Amino acid sequence: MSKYITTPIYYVNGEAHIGHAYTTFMADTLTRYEKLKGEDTYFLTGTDEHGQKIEESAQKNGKPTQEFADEISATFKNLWDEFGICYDQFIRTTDEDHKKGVQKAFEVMYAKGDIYKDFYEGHYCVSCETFFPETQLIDGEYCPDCGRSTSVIKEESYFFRLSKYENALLDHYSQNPDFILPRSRANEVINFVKGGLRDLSVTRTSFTWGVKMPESMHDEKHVMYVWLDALLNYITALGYGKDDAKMNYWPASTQFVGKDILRFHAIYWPAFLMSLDLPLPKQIGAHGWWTRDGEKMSKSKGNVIAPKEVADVYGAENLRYFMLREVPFGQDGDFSQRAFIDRINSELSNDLGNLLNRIIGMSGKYSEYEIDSVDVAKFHKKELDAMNSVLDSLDTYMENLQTHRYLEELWRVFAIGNKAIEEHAPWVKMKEEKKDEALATVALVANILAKASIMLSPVMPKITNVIADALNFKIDNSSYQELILDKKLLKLFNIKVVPPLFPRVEEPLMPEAPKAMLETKPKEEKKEVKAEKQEMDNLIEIGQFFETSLKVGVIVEAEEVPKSKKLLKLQVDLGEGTLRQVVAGIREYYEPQDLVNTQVCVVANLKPAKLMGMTSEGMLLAAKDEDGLCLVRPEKPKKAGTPIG
Ligand code: ME8
Repeated sequence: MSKYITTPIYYVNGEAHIGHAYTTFMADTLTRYEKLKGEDTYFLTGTDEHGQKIEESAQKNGKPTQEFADEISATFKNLWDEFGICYDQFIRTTDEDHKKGVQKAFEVMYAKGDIYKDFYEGHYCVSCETFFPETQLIDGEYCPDCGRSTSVIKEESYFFRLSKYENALLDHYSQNPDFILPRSRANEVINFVKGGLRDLSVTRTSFTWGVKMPESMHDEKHVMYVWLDALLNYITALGYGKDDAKMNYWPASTQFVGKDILRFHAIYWPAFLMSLDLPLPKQIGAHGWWTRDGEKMSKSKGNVIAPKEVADVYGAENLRYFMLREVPFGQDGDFSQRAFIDRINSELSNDLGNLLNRIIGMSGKYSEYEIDSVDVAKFHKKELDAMNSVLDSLDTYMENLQTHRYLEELWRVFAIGNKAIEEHAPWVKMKEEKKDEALATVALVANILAKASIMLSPVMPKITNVIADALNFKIDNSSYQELILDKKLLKLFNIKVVPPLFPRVEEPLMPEAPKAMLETKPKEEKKEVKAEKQEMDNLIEIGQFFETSLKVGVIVEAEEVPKSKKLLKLQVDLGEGTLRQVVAGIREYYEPQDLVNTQVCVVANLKPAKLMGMTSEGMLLAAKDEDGLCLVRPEKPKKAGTPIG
């Protein structure tokens, strides 16, 4: 069965923000997930370009409407391309084929007797492109949805017999309890329909920026109501009204919408489809709003965060991960920089990134990077069973669009890997000459990472490919079949050394962080002032500073020093061809195997010193406070030997 997945088409009255990005990320992730499972998918997104709102925005910007629409539509398309969104089609409602499809649908509905001509007098909100009955207005004037002032419009209009479909809609909701997800949202829709549906005005004469009436109607005064025009994009994209070339994808499997436009998609849209004798979409997935300080983020409120700005600083895939992990689908979520950074550091950098670094380090040391799954089942049956049961549970979460639960569960396999390392301590097994056991643990973790990467790939497609490449396999339907469904293990291979993939975001926050994301941190200010004053008393010339040669180093080997509780002996690559031996007093804070393949900052021009009889040819930069010591590392991986200064 094929899967057709859609986003709403975005209005071209302003550029994309985080809310639009979220809808698009959800649709992209679900499409990639279905592809992974071997489904034939079609993913549609695009822009909604007609209506009074767009006409007015273009006027405000002093541009012809089409030119304005072209420009903004291109910003959406470019953004999705930059984010690697795997859409199959980007539709624009100003496309000729779309307009023809809309006219065709109008003719079919008219021929069926579902459209008739009358007069309409009502309160119209331009921003929402919707009429509201007087009873719904706030203070008799303001729009109940957006709070803006409405205006009274009396005009000749064609009406769609929405009232006729009231019972059919209610039947559909009750027979298809998963038609609206999350289910909690369905009640709002059902109550609205039960409250009685009025016929819907589907044309306008008060402006011209819209799809014209079909010629057969001989009524040039009217243009189509923007919501009729817009909703039909989901089928005109498949060739409706032209050649039906891709109508085999209809009905859509999942149509993503924000909760603000659920009513249009769960009431009007199914009624239009019934009128056209087409099946209804299987599922309307309605998500909540991204808010800023509790207020909906929107172009008109001007409180938006631009997805590109965030992605440029923190990485596009980190942004995807955060948004899909942070908020239960359907609920509102506040976009907080603090929460974002915490998730990068603790979940991506610590749980996932460190696990990969650890097995690269251990396999390098114990088996020249060779990973063999041959003994995994013998020594790690418990872990394999636990991992398989987590992996088996994931499908339900994705099918219910609960990406936060999907990711939360997926993360349990990293915990299984980390725990196995602690419990089985391969470095101890190596000392006890139980190499097969040590290597089985390393291979277990490699398999955990491989399988988790497959399941994480719909959310983080690029970075999981890098992990898969390091583990010598490809993420696709056949590896999904083998490693996930058939529960096979990786074949014998050599792991590739890759630099740390998820650098931590260190405090203080990056200065180039999008302004809208910055939060004030009054508490720490005092401390900084004090520290600054102390340093003023102890100033040096810049030349004195440059007498110290600081370089980025990569720790290639790390081992304990017999009889020393404090020292570790390290071999560090400073890009000089040969390795430097550095003896560092960091034993209390780091396990040697955790250091291998990590980057450090090294004082490179110190005179060699002897520590416990061993030569030390450098010093590592570290910071120590009452919470202990940590090494100072480059924020992003750099080549060994890169000068610091
Ligand atoms: O409604 N949080 O377009 P649109 C989360 N053209 N999602 C948000 C959001 C927020 N703060 N703001 C917007 C339209 N969105 C119509 C759709 S479809 C036939 C026509 C998301 O540009 C949400 O999915 O105003 C919303 O429904 C969508 O962007 C489109 O917003």
